[in-house]
Amino acid sequence: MSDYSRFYPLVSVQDPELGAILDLEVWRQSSTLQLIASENFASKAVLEAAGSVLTNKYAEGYPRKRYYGGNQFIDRVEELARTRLKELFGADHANVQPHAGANANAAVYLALLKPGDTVLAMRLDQGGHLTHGSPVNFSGQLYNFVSYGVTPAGPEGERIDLENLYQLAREHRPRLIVVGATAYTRVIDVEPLRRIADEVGAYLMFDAAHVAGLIAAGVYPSPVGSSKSGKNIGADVVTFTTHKTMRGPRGGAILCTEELSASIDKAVFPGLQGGPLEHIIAAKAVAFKEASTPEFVKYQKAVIANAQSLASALADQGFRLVSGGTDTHMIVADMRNFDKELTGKEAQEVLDRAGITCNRNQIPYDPRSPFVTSGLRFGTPAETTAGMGRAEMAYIAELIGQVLRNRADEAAVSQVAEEVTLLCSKFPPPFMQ
Ligand code: DSN
Repeated sequence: MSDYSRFYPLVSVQDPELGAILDLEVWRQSSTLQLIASENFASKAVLEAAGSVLTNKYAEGYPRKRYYGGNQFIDRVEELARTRLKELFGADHANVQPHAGANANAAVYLALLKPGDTVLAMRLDQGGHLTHGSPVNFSGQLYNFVSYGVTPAGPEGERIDLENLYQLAREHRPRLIVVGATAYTRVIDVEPLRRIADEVGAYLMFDAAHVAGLIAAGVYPSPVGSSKSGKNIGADVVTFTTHKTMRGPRGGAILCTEELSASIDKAVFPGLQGGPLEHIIAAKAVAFKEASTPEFVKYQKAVIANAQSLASALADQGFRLVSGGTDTHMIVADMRNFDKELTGKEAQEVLDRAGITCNRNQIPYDPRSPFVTSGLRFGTPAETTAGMGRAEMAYIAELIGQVLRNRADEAAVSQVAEEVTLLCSKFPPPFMQ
């Protein structure tokens, strides 16, 4: 392994125990394939801002309304981040303080709901998120979630079942409808959802955690609504994380209509969080600037093209793809056609040994538990950032097929691991460049 202490010279000297662990993670990120759909490689500028002195400052409150002194420069940082974010998405209002996507969603619920209120959201096993009403999450414990799902498998199947969603909305009269998913590979059109929300008198929230970068680049239709001029034709609130396709620091953000701006801000602080992470907000500002460039549009187009190449090459290897393919950065593959004994858990573990990092995922109507699963989820944001293209995606699918077919043969797994190391050495992540 190389000496990576140049990335953190002081830690390496002052805390060699931690330095050695950081070395291993730098090695892992740069020499194995990162195919987790919710991960990416942030730029060096993002990393620099995230590691800045702003971590030293308490700034409870919002720009010009702080509870601590000495925030004259911090205010400028947060103002820059929220102005850039509003402009990037054409939103009425932005809040850049949520520490994570889960916090952003929690703040929206706090702003719009009372405990016990009914919310309509996507089933976790069909693509939804823990914060969309899972019984083990605060959302499922505090609110009355009713779940919609996807249509059965088949041509044009495994898409959001709009008819069922509409029936459930009429029957349960939710106060909030949540759309957006964590394992759904197709575009979600906000227009019919807005109509349903209006008909039943519900707020509409779009959880764009996964697709925010695609939306910012204009390669996925924007769900962002506005109450500034006439009728709102988008979502009332859009939440997202800044570290997935957005390629910024780990964190969350909220966009909302002018009408909801005061209640959303109040829910984030003082409702849910204390002092904002201003070093991370600075890094978000850097990412929002990067996301407004033509290079970012080119990058997001490549992310989708790569996902489509990987999808079709995985299908050639004998995997059934949930919904038949992808419109986005993500693929969900069903292991059972490839090998009916193979579970998502085993596949993930074998691929890990070969240096191919992905995560197991339930597929719609999965007979296996969320811990075992029948599927794997793959994404292309990180390796596209590293510079890989369609040819590499086809090669990666071959390696995946090869290692899973020969999973009982440790020599075959090691052979693939060597090929992965060689491939990764040609496409170093930005922090190595
Ligand atoms: N956002 C989830 C993911 O997609 O990986 C984790 O919460």
